[in-house]
Amino acid sequence: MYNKEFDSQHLATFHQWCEDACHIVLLSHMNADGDACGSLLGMTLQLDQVATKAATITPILPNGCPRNFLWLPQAERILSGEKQLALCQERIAEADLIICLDFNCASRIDFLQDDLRNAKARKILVDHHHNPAEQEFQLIFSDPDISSTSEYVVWLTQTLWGCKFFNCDVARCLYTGLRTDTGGFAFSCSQPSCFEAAALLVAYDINPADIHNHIVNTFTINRMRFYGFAISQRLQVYPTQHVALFAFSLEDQRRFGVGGEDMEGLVNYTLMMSDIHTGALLREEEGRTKVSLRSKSKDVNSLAQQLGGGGHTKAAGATCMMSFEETLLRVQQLLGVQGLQPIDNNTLTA
Ligand SMILES: [Mn+2]
Repeated sequence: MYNKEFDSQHLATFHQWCEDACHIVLLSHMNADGDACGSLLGMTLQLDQVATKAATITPILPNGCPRNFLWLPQAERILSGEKQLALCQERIAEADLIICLDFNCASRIDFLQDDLRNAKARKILVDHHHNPAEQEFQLIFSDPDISSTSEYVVWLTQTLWGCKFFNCDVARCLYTGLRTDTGGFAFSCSQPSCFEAAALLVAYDINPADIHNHIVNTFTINRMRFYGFAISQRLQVYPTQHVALFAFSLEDQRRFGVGGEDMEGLVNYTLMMSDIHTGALLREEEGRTKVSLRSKSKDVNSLAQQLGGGGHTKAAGATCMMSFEETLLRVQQLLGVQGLQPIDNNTLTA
């Protein structure tokens, strides 16, 4: 069981606001991952049953549901801010309740942030990132110690409504978020509640092996070849400093026809080396560079903050409005490997 108590006043307010609402919008962050999509849909599908008099219940993602999560139940309902901007802005403006999931401040929804800030709706945050922007929401449910927003939705909605609105579809969505944010129950899962939530969801006949296939066994041949290239040609390893990093120019990405979605998870490969404690991945975009940071122990959230980003202690990221070369130097500096020579890619060490 979840061992922290929800504030009873907050619960009562959440309950009441859902009952009062006629137009509900659910939002999650730009470049949605499994937890964003899973918690968004897991909450949407429960609200369908709770808010029976609500005229509209609209899940929105700034740049839509990523291809690799389109198999989730009712993923086709998610509106894309990029592709349906006017409709999304209209729904956000007319909403009387907005539930924000898996992000801690409006800037995480990118070009929709002002629409959220200016919306007249009541705003609820349900999240597990550090430092929620308190002035941007009227009601905040936040626990940075919990595995995932999806796990948080399990406990929160169970407390609100019993398990009355759980079913196979809801459970598949929430299990997917829980599973992806813990790397398949590998990290951020040191509390029993994470496995208890999983056990509760598995009881709804969700077929975990099928979900695993949808999440993990999805590579195209191009992506597979790109990974080979990445590891053999673009991995900088600094064993003395226990640091490894990948850096991909636009040219590298064009050559293999890959983009950000294809690199999801690649940064974790740095930590597969036993001596590496901290890993990074840099990916050039037009006019900016994306940085992902991972660690086995060190706090990379504070490093990401120095780049204008943030995240979790062991997994964080930033978008740097600097050239690829400048960002690489800055990241090398933060990781303490600036000016050092990485191991030669063609050298095998014993
Ligand atoms: Mn999350």
